[in-house]
Amino acid sequence: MALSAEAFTSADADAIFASYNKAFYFEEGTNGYYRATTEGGKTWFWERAEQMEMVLDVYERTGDRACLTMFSNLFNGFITDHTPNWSRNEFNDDILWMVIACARGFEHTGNPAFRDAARANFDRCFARAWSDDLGGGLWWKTDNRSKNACANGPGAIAAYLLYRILGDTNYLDKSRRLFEWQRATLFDASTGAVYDHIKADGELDRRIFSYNQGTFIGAAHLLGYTNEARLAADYTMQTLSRGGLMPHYGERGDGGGFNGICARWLAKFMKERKLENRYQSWLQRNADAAWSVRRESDNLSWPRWQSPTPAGIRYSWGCSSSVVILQVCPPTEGMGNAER
Ligand code: 7K2
Repeated sequence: MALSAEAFTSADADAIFASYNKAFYFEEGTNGYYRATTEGGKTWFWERAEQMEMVLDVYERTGDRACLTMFSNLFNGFITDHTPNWSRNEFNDDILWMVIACARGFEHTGNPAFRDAARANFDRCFARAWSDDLGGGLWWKTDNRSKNACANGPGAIAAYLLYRILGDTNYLDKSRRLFEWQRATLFDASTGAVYDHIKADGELDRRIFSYNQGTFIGAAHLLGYTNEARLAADYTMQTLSRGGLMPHYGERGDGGGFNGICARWLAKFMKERKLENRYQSWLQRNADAAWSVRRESDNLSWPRWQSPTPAGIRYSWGCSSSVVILQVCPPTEGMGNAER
């Protein structure tokens, strides 16, 4: 690695979130929003959902209830802009990311508005997106031209979380069907790679993105397919990464937040299955790099962890991966840095 990274601490994890909010968060009454860039605007649908997940990642690390107020305000802002029925959005994946955010929000607050929004929008999305073509699975968009990992991985997670909060085994069944379809169709069990999508004519698009690895790992872990989760996590660490770092996606497009999503589910799998020996030093290497490339002026850190964050306009979605990985990865403090 070109830069020598410093080991981040939990104080740094606090600081990067506070700095991110200073740069991007604003409220109008009880509506909360993230600006799209340091200059203004608002983030779009699924990025908003994922920024709400980021706030919950902070809550899960700190227990700071101010995060729950922020989450609630971001939910209010989202509903103000997108109404309670999200079907106008043609992207099924977008809806499912927001279902995940709301289901997680309900688990931490018990606020029935989050649960009801998650359930109603999942149900509408599943009804329009599932089909038996290609053996099952969800279409990515309402034009029904491809079935993508970014809809089916989040769909399996969303259904599992609904099962957990509602106790309704119909959702568990849907979660399993989605995961098993994805495993059979988009997963290469000989390598652990998760391919991006399959087109309606059956042609596979073999691009491999870290966020698809992440949600596949998350769904596999929740459902108890630990062998598949491990294969996909190993692939992410050993083959998808370069020089030990997760892929260097551009900060302006969808890719800016991919590594945060990847880190979230991989870290959850690692912690809940006690696989620290296998993954933790690699995750820490990424988190240390993310912290080390921040710019001193405002602590913003872009998603290209091999080089310093430049001066000038920054994108909140692109800066979210660094915030997330510092929340979900345990810091090395107290572990003896020399041993890493
Ligand atoms: O092709 C899909 C997906 O399979 C692929 O992984 C990514 C790579 O690109 C698109 S997904 C991008 C869209 C997601 N939903 C809403 C849109 O706002 C967004 O462009 O980047």
